[in-house]
Amino acid sequence: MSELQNFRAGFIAVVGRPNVGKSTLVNALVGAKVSIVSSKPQTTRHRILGVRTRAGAQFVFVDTPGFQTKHRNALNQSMNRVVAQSLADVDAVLFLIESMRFDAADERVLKLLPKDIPVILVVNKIDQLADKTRLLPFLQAAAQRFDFAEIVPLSALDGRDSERLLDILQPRLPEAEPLFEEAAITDRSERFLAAEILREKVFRLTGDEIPYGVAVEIEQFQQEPSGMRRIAAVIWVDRDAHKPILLGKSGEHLKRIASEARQDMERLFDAKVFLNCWIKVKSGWTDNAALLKSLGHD
Ligand SMILES: Nc1nc2c(ncn2[C@@H]2O[C@H](COP(=O)(O)OP(=O)(O)OP(=O)(O)O)[C@@H](O)[C@H]2O)c(=O)[nH]1
Ligand SMILES: [Mg+2]
Repeated sequence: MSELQNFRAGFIAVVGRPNVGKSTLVNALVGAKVSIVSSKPQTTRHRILGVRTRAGAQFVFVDTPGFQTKHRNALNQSMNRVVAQSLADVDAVLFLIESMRFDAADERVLKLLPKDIPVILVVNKIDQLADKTRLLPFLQAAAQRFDFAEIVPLSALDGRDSERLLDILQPRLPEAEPLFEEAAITDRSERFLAAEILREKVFRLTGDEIPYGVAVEIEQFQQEPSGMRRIAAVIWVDRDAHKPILLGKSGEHLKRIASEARQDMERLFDAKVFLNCWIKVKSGWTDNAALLKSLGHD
């Protein structure tokens, strides 16, 4: 009997408002860091596939930007389009919310959910809930809002929970041959991942105001015969005033950002990395369709 008989494979969109833990969960489900994570909302800006293959099944998770309607600019509109497009043509959906919270922003995502495929409500961050007795009434109320296939409370930070979620998902995938090779973890190139890692460090190491106006562009990505990756990156900022903040005193802050990014890249690429970073100002880039396109946004 062929090993591929009864094999299941499919796409699963992961959607929710900003900061609910979508990328954290995708990384846990994949078992590797394919998507960047920070405590600031609107960290993810692109559609990123995370692939996990195990006995009998291949799961292709579609991480998406947090859906939001607060600020209207070209970048946010592009991000919301990614969410809507990602919901077409998938086999199942994970709709993430945070435990004990279902607000207007969650409601807007709920309105986008397809009715013809299984939608699993994932109630994340239950580790933050001190009084667990409050959970059941919350889940019961949530169940009334949509015809969910399952409701799964969990913590994306707990590895056992993500394995349990895979068990729940597997029978809901269609029978199909694998879509990616067994060792694949993402569809994204090292060049793209390098830009994302650098952007994550900017998000994590700077205050609230800067990250939204920051984009990273990789100008050079070369692999030398030794395996070393030689990378030159530009960090675009939206305003002149942001440049000295990112640089820090005698460039110390930028050095720290670059050094942490380099270490993460070396881990992910399993190779030495030489990283050079510059900061450049381009005011209004978040509303500049041409520049957005050059940074990989549709
Ligand atoms: N305590 C706790 N924190 C979590 C959990 N899952 C995610 N987080 C934290 O929540 C924050 C947001 O996580 P992300 O994975 O970046 O969230 P996201 O939904 O991808 O956010 P956007 O891409 O901005 O929409 C980070 O600080 C995570 O460490 C969880 O289960 N428990
Ligand atoms: Mg994210």
